[in-house]
Amino acid sequence: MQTQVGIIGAGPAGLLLSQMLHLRGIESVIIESRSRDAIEATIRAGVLEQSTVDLMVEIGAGERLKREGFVHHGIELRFGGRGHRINLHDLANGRTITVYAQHEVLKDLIALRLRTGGVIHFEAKADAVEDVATGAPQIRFTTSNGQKQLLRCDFVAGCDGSYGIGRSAIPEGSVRHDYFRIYPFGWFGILAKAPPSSDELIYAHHDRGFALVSTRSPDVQRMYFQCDPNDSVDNWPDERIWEELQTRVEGDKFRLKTGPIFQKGIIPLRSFVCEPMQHGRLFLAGDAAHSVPPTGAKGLNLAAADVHVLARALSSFYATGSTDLLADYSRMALRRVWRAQHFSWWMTSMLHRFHDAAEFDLKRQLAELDLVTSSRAAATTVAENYVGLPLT
Ligand code: RFL
Ligand code: PHB
Repeated sequence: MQTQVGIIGAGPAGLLLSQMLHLRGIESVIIESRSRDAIEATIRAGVLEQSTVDLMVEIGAGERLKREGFVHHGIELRFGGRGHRINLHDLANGRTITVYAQHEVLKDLIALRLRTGGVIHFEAKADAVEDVATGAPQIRFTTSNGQKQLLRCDFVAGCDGSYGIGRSAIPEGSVRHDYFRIYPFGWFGILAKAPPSSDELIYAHHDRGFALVSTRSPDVQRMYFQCDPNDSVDNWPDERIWEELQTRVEGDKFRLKTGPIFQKGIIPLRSFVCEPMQHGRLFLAGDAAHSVPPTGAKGLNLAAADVHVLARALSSFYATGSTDLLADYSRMALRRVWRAQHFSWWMTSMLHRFHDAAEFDLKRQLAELDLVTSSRAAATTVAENYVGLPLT
């Protein structure tokens, strides 16, 4: 089997890249370990930056997103028993965010890719990436019926997420350096059949810990609360979850609208960056190269920004033979990655309860929240970062 760009992973990074390459006349093949059904049913992100929406529209995947996504002009920061609005639209030059679930993005991208002749091998697990330092790298993979296969390509894109194998083809120590931060808490996430409690997302700081009120549709709501990462969902019957969430968003007579909870899960929070994001003819994009705590809603958006840079570099190579943009990929991508790392860490630090925090730290957090909700300059910093930097 042979192609121009071999892509590992049919997540947002791999699918967006494949479609962008297709539009530039470059052929690719995607190797994906999970089934299409499993991918389309996995609940993850919800917030798309303006640039991600624009990119989806530009590549022809924006029709349903434009129709069914919810454009939000602001967010609420809630602390000390009161809500404070950050007007994203006003503070960030008319830019907004759109709430549209990641699995809906994936459904749209998979359908589009298949309709436009794309090749996606589902239930095919990449085992190794080889010869990346030569002009002819290859991906070894195993198909769903256990057959061993080889995909020869000009370039490999490792879009295989946090637990992928692409990264391991960059020698650790001599070439690759990994930067980590593990947070001492996780997020308990739920999906509930209920009407929206608020027109905009609520990020709440409370003595008992952080909570987030998000949405998916007029009938389905997404909420999270800070928890022990080693806790079990079995310890949390519906009533206990609603009580905890309600406590953390209390004040101003605000009441959550409740309903049956049909999905519960706990995710750990971490920050991670792998540098460089390339080696020879291997390029990493998205969670394969970095992850951020979800507080800044940046992960999927960073994946989209990476492949935007990568697609342009690959198309420059195929059009002119120049490797200049390819050589600069990691540097270009990492600038945005570290900005998003900083913002995600900052939002996380400002809004969560740290178990070793002294009374002083709590007071300092509240002063910081006061600053970002009362100073236009500070609020602008939140808004500009939240809606996302323009694609470069
Ligand atoms: P993905 O989505 O993990 O896709 C990687 C794909 O690679 C496949 N794979 C392999 N395939 C073949 N062979 C192998 N050896 C393979 N190993 C792995 C996997 O099956 C998978 O299909 O990575 P990608 O494309 O880089 O996309 C990243 C995003 O998924 C992620 O950053 C976001 O979900 C993060 N995130 C959010 N991002 C936002 O921009 N806005 C948000 O509001 C937001 N909220 C969230 C989030 C992530 C969350 N969780 C669950 C971690 C909320 C949550 C709760
Ligand atoms: C979500 O709706 O899943 C969501 C929203 C905002 C975040 C993270 C996740 O910061």
